[in-house]
Amino acid sequence: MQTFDFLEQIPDADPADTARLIAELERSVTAHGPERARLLMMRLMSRARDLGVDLPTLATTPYINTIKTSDEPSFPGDEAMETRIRHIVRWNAAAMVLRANKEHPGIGGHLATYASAASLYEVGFNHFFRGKVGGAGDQIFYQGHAAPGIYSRAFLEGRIGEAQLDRFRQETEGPGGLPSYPHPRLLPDFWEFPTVSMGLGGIGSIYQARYNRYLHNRGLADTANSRVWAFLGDGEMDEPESAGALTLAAREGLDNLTWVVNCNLQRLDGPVRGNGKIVQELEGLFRGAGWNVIKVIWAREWDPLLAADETGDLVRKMDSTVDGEFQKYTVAGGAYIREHFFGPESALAQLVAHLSDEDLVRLRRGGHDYRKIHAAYSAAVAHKGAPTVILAKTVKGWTLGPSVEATNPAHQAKKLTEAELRAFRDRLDLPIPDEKIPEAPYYHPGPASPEAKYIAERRAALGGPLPSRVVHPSVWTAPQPAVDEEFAAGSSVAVSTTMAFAKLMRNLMRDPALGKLIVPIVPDEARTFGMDPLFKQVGIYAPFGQRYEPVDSELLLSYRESQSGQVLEEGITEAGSMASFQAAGTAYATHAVGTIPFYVFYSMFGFQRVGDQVWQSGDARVRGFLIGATAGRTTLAGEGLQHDDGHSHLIAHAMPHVVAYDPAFAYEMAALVRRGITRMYERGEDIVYYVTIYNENQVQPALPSGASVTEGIHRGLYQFAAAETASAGARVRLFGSGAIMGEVLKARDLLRDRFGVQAEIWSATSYSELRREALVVERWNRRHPDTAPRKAWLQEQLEGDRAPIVAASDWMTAMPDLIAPWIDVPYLVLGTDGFGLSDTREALRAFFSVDAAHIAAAAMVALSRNGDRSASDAAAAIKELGIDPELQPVFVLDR
Ligand SMILES: Cc1ncc(C[n+]2csc(CCOP(=O)(O)OP(=O)(O)O)c2C)c(N)n1
Ligand SMILES: [Mg+2]
Repeated sequence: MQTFDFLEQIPDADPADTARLIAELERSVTAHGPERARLLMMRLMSRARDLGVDLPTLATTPYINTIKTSDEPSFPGDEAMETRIRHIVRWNAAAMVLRANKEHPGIGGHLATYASAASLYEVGFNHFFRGKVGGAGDQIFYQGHAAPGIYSRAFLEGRIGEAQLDRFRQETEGPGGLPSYPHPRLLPDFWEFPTVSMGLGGIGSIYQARYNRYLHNRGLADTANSRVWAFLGDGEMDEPESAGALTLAAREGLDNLTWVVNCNLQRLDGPVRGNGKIVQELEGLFRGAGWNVIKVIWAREWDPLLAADETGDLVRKMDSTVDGEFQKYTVAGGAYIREHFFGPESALAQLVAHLSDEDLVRLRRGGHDYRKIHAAYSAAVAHKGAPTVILAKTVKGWTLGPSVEATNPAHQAKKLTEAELRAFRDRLDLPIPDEKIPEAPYYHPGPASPEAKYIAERRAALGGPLPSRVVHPSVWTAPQPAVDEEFAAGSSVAVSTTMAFAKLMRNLMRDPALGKLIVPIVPDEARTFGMDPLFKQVGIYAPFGQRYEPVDSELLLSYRESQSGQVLEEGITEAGSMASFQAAGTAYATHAVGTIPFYVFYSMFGFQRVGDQVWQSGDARVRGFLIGATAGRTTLAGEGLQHDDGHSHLIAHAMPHVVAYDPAFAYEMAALVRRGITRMYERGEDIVYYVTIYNENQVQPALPSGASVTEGIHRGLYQFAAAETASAGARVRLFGSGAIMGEVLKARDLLRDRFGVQAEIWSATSYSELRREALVVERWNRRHPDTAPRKAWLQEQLEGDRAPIVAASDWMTAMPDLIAPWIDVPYLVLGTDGFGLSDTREALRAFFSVDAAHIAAAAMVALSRNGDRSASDAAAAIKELGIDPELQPVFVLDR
């Protein structure tokens, strides 16, 4: 319970007047009880608002519709027609799931989600959602499990045929399959936003609305008429990503954003809040976050009852009934409702005395009432200054009959018996003959039918069909040479790849054609990466500009916020940053403007933190750069277990759309960024580049000449330096990458000076890409055993040489191991398995066995395995290099 002790600290200019008013209130409570006092207080608050008194918002309001019946606009459509259309869409949405499961038992699909949400979507499609003719239109995030309903509408619109409906969840045959959920990767001219991983659609929609404003404020696209709609489940609201960015939406005044939370009171296992009230809980959450909240709880049948409720008993009963009970009322029948909901208080029983039990069952929830939904959407789009959420109360599985409707297993229902299907057909009043029922046939009234014409006209008036994803060809100008030529020249002073990257960013943003399209995204870490000069150079995006004089205004590089600012300084939210990355990286499709996001983050807080969003970005066909800074398990000195990243490349390798690199040198990094831009923005490849950068300084070498270098950087491996002398002495090949390349180069010196061994140096920029290509080649060879085998880049580079190989990196040994199957000489890998520790770089590298001494020692062992040196030579070298062979790393877990 909130306390009001703080009031004592606020001076009261007229205590006598205050006391008089309080006495008045006390008198009311004594005379009429607390309920009346509550009403009185709310009346006073309402009047005070009218008088311009700024009062805090009530966290929750009574359990009734926010919009008064008398304030509802008249419904602009033909309600009877729209009801028929909705019936057809409902039928086919169910039919496609039933048929798929009949054909392939267990293939899955969902009936109940769309069944509860049909009216919510249909009002949108017929009256609100703007298509893409003449502009970007609206961006709609459909609830993933409602996908059958969205396909079904496209069927009625003639966009999808029966054969394609029959390919629901049967995609491997090739084009024409319908993905289970909204997957743009698999249906790229239909779906736009992947939503089915709960919560990601929610946060994605907020950052989409914000990015629409960003594009507009920066003059890159006219998004004034675009609205972002997001449909979420009430269970889905439990996800941190659903609720985590609500305040951003309010803070930035995103009145171009409307959420519809389908409050069917159920999730997968049972009620969302059996003992509570999800609508009320969400109302408090959204209001507290600064949103406009519209509750759509009761359908029109309740209007006369509420109007007749003179005592307030009905509202009190609505307020005090928990969701578990409401769910029960849906399944238990009219007599039960009369006895338990209306029965206990005689005034309530009187209120419905004129209604039969059947009438009581037909008292619908608001989310099934076209007019109430239309009124809510109208109010939402008219609301200024804040986003709106519509909390629509529905029944899960509505119209599907008693075996599904509001039952606890409703979510997983994917079958109906013939009798149930007949009853469903009768309920929907569709002319499907009994004998056809067993096959659950599709029903289409024909392209010339009034229904088909009506929806075609409605969509034409609203700007064309949805969902629809369109990629416009872009006008392309490559970055000028001035952007990156300096990196090929190398450096005279020691700089890190991170410093080089920060410089590259500044150069890119100055590029006359490309500069404005670059979108730097940072979660409060720009200073760490040396990117803070961008604050001044291009400004931080702030929708309302800078309303204060920054503390560092006297300095050359001050903190500059601006409405046209280019940097998305996200604050400490990796999830929010990833959502921005997606909005920016899909703008080539959503808004026909190919913005190029560079999301720069602490590599440890990348893939493992927001891995599901990275996966989602693949589905969304995002194009952009993920830059993992402060990378490596040992290079980031002193930070320890939760900071030292030795595995993000392994996670990146699991993401099919992520092309991952671990460059050692600035020229590699710059070449990768240029090639990445070409691939994504000129050639239109739907991929994401992941590039790790380090904070260890080194004198940067110049780009060696040769085609195998310029090509090898991108393929994943090239020879950086040949053996120093071509004498007949023993020779090894050392693979290095990232910051560990420095140790590899030192190991070369050790090997030469102490053991008379020569070493070739190879830069392994991407084990991941090497493996992927080798797998493609291997698959071809496996299928063509009688043809001369093809060779992968990796094999071409290494073949014909028996010198053993040692590979070292700041990543787990599993990284170099990715290419082991294609190496036929002794191949020893050194890596940083286990938890990170805090210590100096030197100590950490010795500990993980990736320093120069361990690399040299491993090289001697590799030579001994090849017969180029004896085993005792190798043992002696280990000793000479000061390595204790018995030392157990402390991280090794006792298994
Ligand atoms: C991240 C994630 N966790 C779990 C699931 C599995 N799942 C799919 S639907 C669902 C229940 C959804 O309930 P609700 O959000 O209320 O949607 P409704 O179908 O009731 O509208 C669950 C748990 C998922 N898709 N994503
Ligand atoms: Mg639900």
